[in-house]
Amino acid sequence: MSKDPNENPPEKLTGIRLSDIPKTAVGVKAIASALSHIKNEVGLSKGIHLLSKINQKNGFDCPGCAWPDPDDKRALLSEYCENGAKAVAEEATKNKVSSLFFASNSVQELSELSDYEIGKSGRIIQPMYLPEGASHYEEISWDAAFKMIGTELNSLDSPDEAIFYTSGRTSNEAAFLYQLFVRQFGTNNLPDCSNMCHESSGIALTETLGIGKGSVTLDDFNHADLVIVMGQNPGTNHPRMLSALGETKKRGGKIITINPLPEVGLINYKDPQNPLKWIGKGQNLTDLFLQVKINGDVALLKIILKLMKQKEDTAPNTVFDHQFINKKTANITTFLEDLDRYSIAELLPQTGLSIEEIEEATALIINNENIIICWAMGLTQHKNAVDNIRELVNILLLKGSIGKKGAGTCPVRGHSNVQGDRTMGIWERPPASFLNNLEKEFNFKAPREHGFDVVTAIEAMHKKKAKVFFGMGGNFISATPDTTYTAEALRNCNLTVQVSTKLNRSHLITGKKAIILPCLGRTEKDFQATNEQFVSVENSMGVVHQSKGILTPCSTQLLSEPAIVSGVANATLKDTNTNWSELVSNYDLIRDKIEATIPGFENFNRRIRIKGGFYLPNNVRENNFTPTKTGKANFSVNKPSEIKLEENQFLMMTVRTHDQYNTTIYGLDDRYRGILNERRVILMNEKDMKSFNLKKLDLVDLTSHFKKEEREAKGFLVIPYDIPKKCTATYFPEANVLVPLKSKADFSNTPTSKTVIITIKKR
Ligand SMILES: Nc1nc2c(c(=O)[nH]1)N[C@H]1C(S)=C(S)[C@@H](COP(=O)(O)OP(=O)(O)OC[C@H]3O[C@@H](n4cnc5c(=O)[nH]c(N)nc54)[C@H](O)[C@@H]3O)O[C@H]1N2
Ligand SMILES: Nc1nc2c(c(=O)[nH]1)N[C@H]1C(S)=C(S)[C@@H](COP(=O)(O)OP(=O)(O)OC[C@H]3O[C@@H](n4cnc5c(=O)[nH]c(N)nc54)[C@H](O)[C@@H]3O)O[C@H]1N2
Ligand SMILES: [Mo]
Repeated sequence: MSKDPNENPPEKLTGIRLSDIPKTAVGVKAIASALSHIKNEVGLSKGIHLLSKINQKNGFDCPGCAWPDPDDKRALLSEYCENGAKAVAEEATKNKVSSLFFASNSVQELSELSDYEIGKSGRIIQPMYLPEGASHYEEISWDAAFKMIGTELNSLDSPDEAIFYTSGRTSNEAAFLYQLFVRQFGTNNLPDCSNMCHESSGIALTETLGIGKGSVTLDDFNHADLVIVMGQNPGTNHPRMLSALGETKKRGGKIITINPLPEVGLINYKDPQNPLKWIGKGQNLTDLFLQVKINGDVALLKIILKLMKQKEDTAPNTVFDHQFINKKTANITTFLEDLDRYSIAELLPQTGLSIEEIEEATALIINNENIIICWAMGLTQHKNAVDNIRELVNILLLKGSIGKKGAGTCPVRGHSNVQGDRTMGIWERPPASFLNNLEKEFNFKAPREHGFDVVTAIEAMHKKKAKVFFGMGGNFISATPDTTYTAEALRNCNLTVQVSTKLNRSHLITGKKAIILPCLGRTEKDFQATNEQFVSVENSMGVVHQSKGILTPCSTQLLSEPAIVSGVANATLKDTNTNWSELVSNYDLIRDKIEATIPGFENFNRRIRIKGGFYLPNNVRENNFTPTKTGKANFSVNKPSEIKLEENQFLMMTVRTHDQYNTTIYGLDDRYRGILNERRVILMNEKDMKSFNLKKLDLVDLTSHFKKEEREAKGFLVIPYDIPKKCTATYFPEANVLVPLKSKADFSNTPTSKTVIITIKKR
């Protein structure tokens, strides 16, 4: 049997080197790093050809992040970034995982490798099967694999005993077919990576503004007076966003950054799209950096709100936009009454900031009209994550800074099509209207009961209430919290199936039987019965556009994701009214069905052929809040975090390095943080180190504490870092074993990957 992922690769340190933290992001080093990944993985000439097609109107959507492309001009060779290039290199790698590879490596041997080593094995090129009790995967034909999946699914006592996970790279066409199959099979068990990601944003924004998506477009950054970037590290995770922030600055706008870490990219950068400026000093982006304590954001926002109210009380009509508030919002009285219950003195210690810094931020908010607030995982992965986001909405509502140019909400999405997948119905809690439309168009009875999300799916598998796990992309075992528990859950399944491009740990921690279905990647050409196909995706700002691969697939035995869904559907559904094979023969037919069932996709096949795509409707953008329960934009009442640490305890956040895409580890360097060739590190405040008698590069073991439970992760090197006292940072996925499954956000059920209470023991 494969070993537990937390047992290995346990304390396998890789040889740390520390370097100075660079003063600026992007620049020549970024280009060198991108080219070195491209050269090693793909080869230079094919690699350069690939780079020239990323995010071009006739190219493929970058499989990296969901940051949008400009609506109009797209510079040749520059609509990508270092980390987009790495994402492409990773997919287009020369390394291949064939049946020969599996014959010479047992599952156990592979499971002893690190995530980095597993990923570098390469692209899986044929379907594989791990029989019960076997030590090695074996070849299997597509037909036999589909049949086995169908048989297993149909032998369940109820369709609700199967779980169908999605990761956010899946195209709209594949996602639509997938959810349709799952619902025709009879369940809403459609957890997705979003449950661990921006679910808290979706919940908070739907309740307050009437749509679970952000409201700004890329052009709004050209008109903003103030952009606040909270809990986000765009220099690494959304590098092209730096260009947008650069535009804001160029036009005289200001930027506030709120983060426990002074992330290099935000402080100073060199425009990734302007090579002439790569040499030289770079541009300061952040005007005001608030180094907030982990999870101190609600307290900070409340102080800002209180200071705004104080000013408005002393000088009426100078802060609040009363016209907007009166006409467009609800619940202001309850909100203001609640605000009065807090005192600044009581809130301040939770932020770790001085009142002067917060006053400076408040002045910027008061004195500027058009404000955009951007955020990502630093706000969404806490117990009170939904409060975080509702509270920042309160600021925008008081200022009337929403539903107009240069202003609004900007939750920066992760996976390149995570937003599109949700639009397509990948959702364990689908609205009734969506199911009604499906039923009408496809003539079947859709299940109405809500399904499992990521956390409840793991619990169900652990309790053996769910017995088949199907993963449409992603790397479930490494992405989810509580690694040991989740491994037990997956092993309890009768069958686990992964639709994947590359080898990952989820192929090695399996149910009794396991199947790998290898699929085409974004970069590859997709030929179906009628001709070459393209797919569509939706970016973080609600633009739906084409993506078309340009490479010959890395193996003749790959199927596209839509074709895989069709294969499984045909082998599973006995009396379906849907002609699955026909839909897959020509993706236009799938798009016709999307148009027939999902609002906003009128003339889909025509508009998807317009270069650059089209915007989906967005009520907030139109200054219309009627979709909320009150029919208005809602002020809300939110609670600061209530974490009390014992003297020897610390807060730990799990973050990404500059060299990874979630669980895909591109390399071992975190260049912007000066930490090279090692991932098992813990970033600590130097004063904390001193009081706990710890020195640079001491080897420590970490224990997390939740209620009475304890979890352990061994072998981390201590790094002194510029981080608030009592706060620490480790890298995901290595530290996932410490994140308790039951520690999750209220309302959204998102694991609290950014607030883990730990103690640190020196070896
Ligand atoms: N290259 C690359 N690109 C990616 C990804 C990747 O792994 N690699 N992942 C993609 C995905 S799926 C996603 S969701 C996004 C993730 O993008 P990010 O959210 O930028 O990713 P994280 O590394 O989780 O960084 C969280 C940031 O929040 C800060 N933070 C942590 N806790 C708090 C807090 O309590 N308050 C505040 N104010 N800040 C806090 C951390 O210091 C860190 O800067 O990126 C996407 N793009
Ligand atoms: N502790 C901690 N845990 C976290 C987070 C955190 O910040 N801290 N972040 C969370 C977040 S924001 C997210 S989004 C999740 C990510 O969770 P996932 O989306 O499940 O994980 P990824 O690492 O993005 O998945 C990578 C795998 O996807 C497969 N893949 C890549 N491209 C394709 C494709 O085109 N099609 C198919 N079928 N497969 C493909 C490859 O086999 C690759 O190994 O992790 C979450 N987990
Ligand atoms: Mo994400």
